[in-house]
Amino acid sequence: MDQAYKRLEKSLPKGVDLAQAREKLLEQEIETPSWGYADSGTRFQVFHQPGAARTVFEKLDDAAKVHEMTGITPGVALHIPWDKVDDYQKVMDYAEELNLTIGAINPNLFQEPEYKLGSLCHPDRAVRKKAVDHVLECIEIMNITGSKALSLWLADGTNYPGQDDFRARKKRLEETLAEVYKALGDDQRMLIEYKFFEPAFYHTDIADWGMATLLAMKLGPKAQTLVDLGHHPLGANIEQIVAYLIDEGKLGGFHFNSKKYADDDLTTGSVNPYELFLIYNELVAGAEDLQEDLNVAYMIDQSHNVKPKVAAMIQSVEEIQTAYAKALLVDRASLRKAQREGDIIGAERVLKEAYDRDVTALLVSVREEMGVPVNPLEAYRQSGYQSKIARERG
Ligand code: AFD
Ligand code: MN
Ligand code: MN
Repeated sequence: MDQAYKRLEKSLPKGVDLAQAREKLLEQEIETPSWGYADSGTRFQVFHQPGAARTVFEKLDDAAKVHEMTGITPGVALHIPWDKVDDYQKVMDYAEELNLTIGAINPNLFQEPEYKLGSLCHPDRAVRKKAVDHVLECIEIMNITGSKALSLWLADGTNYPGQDDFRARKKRLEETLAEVYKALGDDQRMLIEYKFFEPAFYHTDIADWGMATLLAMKLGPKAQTLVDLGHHPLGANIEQIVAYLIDEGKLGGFHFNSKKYADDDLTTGSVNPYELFLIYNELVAGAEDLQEDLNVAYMIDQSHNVKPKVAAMIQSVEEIQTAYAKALLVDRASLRKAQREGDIIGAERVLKEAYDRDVTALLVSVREEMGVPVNPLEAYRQSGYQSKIARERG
């Protein structure tokens, strides 16, 4: 271990185990989204980026580059039909060649013309059936690719008061989700994502963590809640929601990104890195207290509308890895003591010290063990990959 690592180890409070933190970081895995490598934009404009991936194979190439640079992103989430192919075995074989695996499957219940007034909540039974059939098709794909997670986001909602009946939509949703739930294999699960608003502007059928979790509880153990960091009202305490879901065994996974105002899908940690750390603090505390692996699907979900996509994805991975490293080094015993004694400033200071700690030496040590660059983003920017894909893909 080099000098910097030894200095970090000596600087830690008694009882904080650097070697154990290192082990956890060596096990960390984050899934990247296929759609994060393709062109994206807002409802006002999509600014095409030279080199943006156009096919699922190019998306896998880009995901492989992120994994080559970071060592912790072997899984790639797919979005159907954007990544639909005739033969998924070809996609799996290509992924395997690149040391990648196919991760969560994301149905698309928001782009077909019939879905204008909703999909699984739609007033017309025929449209609900179309939506159910699409999700069942996605479970079929999971059975082929070996994916364990169905990552389900509904754009369903209404734009005007009176447009539809809240309770009728809730009943339709419970029925259609129950139909889909039955098709899940024993080792598969449905992650129900909630979102405060958008694209619907008056109400969204699964608008918050409570609605998603109520649905998941009614469905059963293979249904859990998916927390997308950009899907909350401003000021929501996301780390409290995470702690609550951990305690209920209903935290299925994350869609990591960053926001300033809404579902901005910005690079994770780019606006509020302290919130990301506080979320990880709950994950580390929860796993320690419950003495179990929380079995959380850690997934990135962001669209880099103006940044080069692969570099922005590496930035997100580094931010998530750093937040986890800092949370692993929280002096938990002193935190618990300060909490017991009502020492507010003492408790706060334990967290701030961990957040402010420079964990570079730990991350370097982990990356050297993995055989990846000690500075993934810098290595990527020097690699020439960006100009290569811009040249090849035009
Ligand atoms: C959009 C939605 C939601 C979903 C993602 C991928 O808001 O986050 O998970 O697209 O479908 O960001
Ligand atoms: Mn999402
Ligand atoms: Mn979103």
